[in-house]
Amino acid sequence: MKIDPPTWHPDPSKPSFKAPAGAVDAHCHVFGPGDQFPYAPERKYTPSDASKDMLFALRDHLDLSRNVIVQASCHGKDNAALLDALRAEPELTRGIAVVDPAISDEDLEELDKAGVRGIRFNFVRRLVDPGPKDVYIKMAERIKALGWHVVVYFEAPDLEELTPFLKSLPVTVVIDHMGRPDTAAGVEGEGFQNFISLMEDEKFWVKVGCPERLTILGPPYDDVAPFARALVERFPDRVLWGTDWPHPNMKSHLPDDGLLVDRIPVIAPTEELQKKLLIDNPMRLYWSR
Ligand code: 0GY
Repeated sequence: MKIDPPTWHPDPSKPSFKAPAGAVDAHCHVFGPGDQFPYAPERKYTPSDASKDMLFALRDHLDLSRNVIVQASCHGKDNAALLDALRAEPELTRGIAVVDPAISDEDLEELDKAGVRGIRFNFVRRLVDPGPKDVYIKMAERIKALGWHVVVYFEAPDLEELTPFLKSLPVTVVIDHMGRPDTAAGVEGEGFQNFISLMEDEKFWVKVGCPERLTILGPPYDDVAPFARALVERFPDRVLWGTDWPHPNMKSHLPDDGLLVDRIPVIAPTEELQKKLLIDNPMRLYWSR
């Protein structure tokens, strides 16, 4: 299979915005290296390797402190690369896994010991073939006992169909990339307003990063900032932020991670909001034990 060219910036800028000490990048990935941690046979893309060492070097370059590493679809349900990264920096990382519904209780315990705090359900069909919802619900019931949560990735047109399922999940639900709104329709558009209505239920959290995937205008992503800012101001205690490094499947441009950090004060304009977004919220969700 063809290997995608690198999707990360080779030389990200040093941000002008200084994140508060202890800031968490709550959405990033590791890829391989493929010779050590092979990509899943059922994957829909093959990324260039993006190792844990590269991720931790970026964390330091951006003056961030911690990472929540999310299992990406190219590694399927084999969490070996994720676990390797978590075990290398046990204090400074937590993980979100993707698991086989047949996983044993012992293997779930093993993930928990390594720092996994949730599982991801992906509904983006260019990335995965989503499974039956009753299986996801059973899985959510099992991980509830561990105090974990569910991370979901879907695109705005699927929100209506998914809403009853999302509401039925018996745990906290974190939504990736603001539910991928239609930027052209604007914050006041029906789709994003429906998303905000869903968020009124306190079991939902949302990641407000990823402008690079949602922008029409391109960097510095001024067209996406109002969506993130609306969520941060309305739900300040249930928002998370992340770089999304190494930006899988980005084709339009290579996002400058320094710029992504510099957008934080635009979407979270006060020190209090920044502290909630970057420290209090992710620490509560991921580092309470
Ligand atoms: C992201 C977004 C993407 C990829 C994945 O699991 C994945 O492969 O999440 C994407 O292509 O939109 O969160 O990194």
